[in-house]
Amino acid sequence: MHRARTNWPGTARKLNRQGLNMVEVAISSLIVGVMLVASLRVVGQSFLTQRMNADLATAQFLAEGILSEALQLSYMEPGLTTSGIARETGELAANRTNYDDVDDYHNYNESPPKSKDNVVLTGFTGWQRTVTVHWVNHANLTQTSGTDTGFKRVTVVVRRNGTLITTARGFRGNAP
Ligand SMILES: [Ca+2]
Ligand SMILES: [Ca+2]
Repeated sequence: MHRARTNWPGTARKLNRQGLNMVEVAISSLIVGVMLVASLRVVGQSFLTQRMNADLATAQFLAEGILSEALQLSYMEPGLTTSGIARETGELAANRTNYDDVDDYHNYNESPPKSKDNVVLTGFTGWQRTVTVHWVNHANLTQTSGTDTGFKRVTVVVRRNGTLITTARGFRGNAP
């Protein structure tokens, strides 16, 4: 008995098409997923870069503020012709209100930053400024000296939450 074979034109094509659709969907999903991950990375990197730039600008502002404040003072304690790198009597480690020469800032450390009249600056929680002062060689400003060279280097280090953000340096010569 011959059984009539029925051909369903289009059925195989339809099945192929459905299979293809599933493959297409899977590939599309994969592409979208990859693009999404890439986009999130770009956005994340962008936020990180913005945050780093903002931190650097803040750190430079804080560093330059105290650096210019120190450099405008006299080379050594007014009235003296020789002195070490140190604070004089009555000048306190944690309060620079009456600092009157550049090396009074040596080993000054504060967090959060304060103004010269010892008022905490608002909006700088977690920030820290540290200052050191050294005599340096005229010919080589990176070379420190144990004796008075007539040239002092002031270094300000600014950190945020313990992380170094910037370092600024300035120089004060023994001239009126
Ligand atoms: Ca002094
Ligand atoms: Ca001093």
